[in-house]
Amino acid sequence: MAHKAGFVNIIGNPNVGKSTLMNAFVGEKLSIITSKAQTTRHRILGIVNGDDFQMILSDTPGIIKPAYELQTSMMDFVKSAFEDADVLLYMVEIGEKALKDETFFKKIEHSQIPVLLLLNKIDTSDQHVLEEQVQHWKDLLPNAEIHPISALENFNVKEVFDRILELLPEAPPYYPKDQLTDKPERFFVNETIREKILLHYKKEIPYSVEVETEEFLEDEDIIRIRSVIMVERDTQKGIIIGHKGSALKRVGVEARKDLEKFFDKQVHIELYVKVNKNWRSNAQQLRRFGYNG
Ligand SMILES: Nc1nc2c(ncn2[C@@H]2O[C@H](COP(=O)(O)OP(=O)(O)OP(=O)(O)O)[C@@H](O)[C@H]2O)c(=O)[nH]1
Ligand SMILES: [Mg+2]
Repeated sequence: MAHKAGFVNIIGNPNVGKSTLMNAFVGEKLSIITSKAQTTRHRILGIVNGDDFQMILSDTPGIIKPAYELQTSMMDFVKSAFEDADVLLYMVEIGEKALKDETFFKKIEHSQIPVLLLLNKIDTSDQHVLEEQVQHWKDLLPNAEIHPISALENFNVKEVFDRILELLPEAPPYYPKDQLTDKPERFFVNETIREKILLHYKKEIPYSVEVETEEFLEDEDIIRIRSVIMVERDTQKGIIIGHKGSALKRVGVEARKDLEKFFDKQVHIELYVKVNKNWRSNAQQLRRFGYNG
């Protein structure tokens, strides 16, 4: 049988469950997940390999109207996901009516490649609402195939996976067959720390934070990590650290536990907090953190 391979790019509004689905497909926690919008900031590849196929999934940031440079570059990742897709997964959640950005919506409407509309979080809905929503999307996007799913409860996920496999073009693998992602180890360290910050800090704080791992030293039985948490303003530094360092300590402890699972090894983390004034609007800083800038 001929080998199939292709890019399967997940796009949609913030918080609809894109990262949850990608992790479910890959079977690893490649993307961080929180109940806050704009959790994902990068385009992250998750590669699923079989003997006769390679499915290259892309998780992308939720679509928003950019208010500062960082968000502009997040939307550049979304644009790039339109450009190389062999199959487009447009994810919406129960109750949602349309994509917040007209331009992106038009691209989906007029897509020349197959679009699967994944209606997610159906575990939160009843049959009547579900039928209504399916009809709504059928009217809005007649060219899309509609699949109700629950990424969280793994409902219909396998069926969607099999359908994507059918749609993949014949092609040789793009990546080595033992490769799981395009991102280096340090990226997952940064993201895990950022997830804990999204979980434990309020308002603007998580959106003002970037994490940079300065040291990643792997020995036979331990990984030693030193990471810097970057904030935009002096006042935010104190909030991150907390009373006698308690808040920062919690971030470190929780990140360490997750990373020990991820790397299957003992992990030691040292965390620092630094002020990097207005990094979100600074092209040079953004490039340094892996955004297009
Ligand atoms: N009830 C329910 N919750 C879900 C489902 N899928 C995801 N969630 C929850 O929805 C929230 C957002 O999930 P994410 O996977 O981070 O969503 P996202 O689309 O990647 O979000 P951004 O990266 O911010 O754009 C989390 O709290 C998930 O646990 C689902 O099928 N059912
Ligand atoms: Mg996400």
